[in-house]
Amino acid sequence: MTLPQPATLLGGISPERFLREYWQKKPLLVRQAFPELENPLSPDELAGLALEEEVESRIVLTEGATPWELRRGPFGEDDFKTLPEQDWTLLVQAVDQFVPEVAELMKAFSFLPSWRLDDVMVSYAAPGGSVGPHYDNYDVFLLQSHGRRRWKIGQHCDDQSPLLEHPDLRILKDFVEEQEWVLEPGDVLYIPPGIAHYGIAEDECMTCSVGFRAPSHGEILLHFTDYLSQSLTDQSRYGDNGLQLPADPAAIDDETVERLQRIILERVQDKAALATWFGRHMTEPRYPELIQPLDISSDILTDDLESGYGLVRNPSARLAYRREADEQLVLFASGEHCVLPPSLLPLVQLVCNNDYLDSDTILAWRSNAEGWTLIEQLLAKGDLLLEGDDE
Ligand SMILES: [Mn+2]
Repeated sequence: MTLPQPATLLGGISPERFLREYWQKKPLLVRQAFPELENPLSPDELAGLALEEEVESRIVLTEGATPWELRRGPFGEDDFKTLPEQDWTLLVQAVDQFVPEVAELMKAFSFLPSWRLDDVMVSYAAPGGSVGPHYDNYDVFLLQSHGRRRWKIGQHCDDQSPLLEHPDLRILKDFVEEQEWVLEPGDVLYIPPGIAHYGIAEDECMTCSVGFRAPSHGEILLHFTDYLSQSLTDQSRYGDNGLQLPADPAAIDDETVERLQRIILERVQDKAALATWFGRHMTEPRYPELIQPLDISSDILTDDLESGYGLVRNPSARLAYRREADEQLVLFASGEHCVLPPSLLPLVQLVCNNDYLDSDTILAWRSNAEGWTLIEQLLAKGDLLLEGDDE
């Protein structure tokens, strides 16, 4: 399958205009965004994934034992045999980690920062199947990959929007329909965070949801300060040198609170530390257990490359980099970071932006000691894999 260029994917809108007018702002429907789409996996293959222990899956029945009944995977074969003819949906998270054809779809979105991309959830719905009207906190591109689904778009929502009483699902109590479309295979609907949407299967259908990562402010504060605190010693401590005789010994005065504010503001202003924490956080893999260390000697690696084997990016690995103002180069690889000489920028860009590197491209770095060490380290860590290696 040939992936669409951004202009096709966005229906003739340039990526610049899309970011200005639609991204995080309003929905965009694109008919035939993937004109050459081949459904990347069959309903049976999706159901097969839902049987696997390590795969996150769920089934939502419109009228099950309760309204909008949620069943969590992994499922057994019998679970599927007892499902009704209609009005249910199977949802499988992060299918891109297990099905290369699904991972391939994500490349069509490479005009967006790759570290913002999260995963591709694939859903299969029997006729009438739906997960109810809801909103998400993340941007999503809904790609119709099989059959037809009716999508209704509604109001702006936030955490004040009333929800149905439900132990597991966040279903909106009110849905104010503003637009409605029936998506056919190859059509894409972009939905920004906080916009109510309600999809109902017209007939048996499948949708691939390309979702994005966005940490909440709570997560940013919690995890950044946790990261910062790891480099602080017990000696760095609240102090009140110059303490004035208190008017009342039980009172916490403004000077005390300002001393605390100074500690916090001084610490969180460390921009380099913030960037490092963020790069690590955004490249944290969803399934770290799928990134296995590889023990390979430099000689065997060279031999394999010389026989024509290339390097493949582990589909579970996440890579990004940052250039500091002082020319320092930091590579982030699956939740870890390393500081590299700026001369390695071309190699870092190659590794971050390609899921396959042919042997010649890699062997060109054989004579660069630092570059070669980086390649070996990424292989040892499991972020890169040697082609033809089944692990
Ligand atoms: Mn949604």
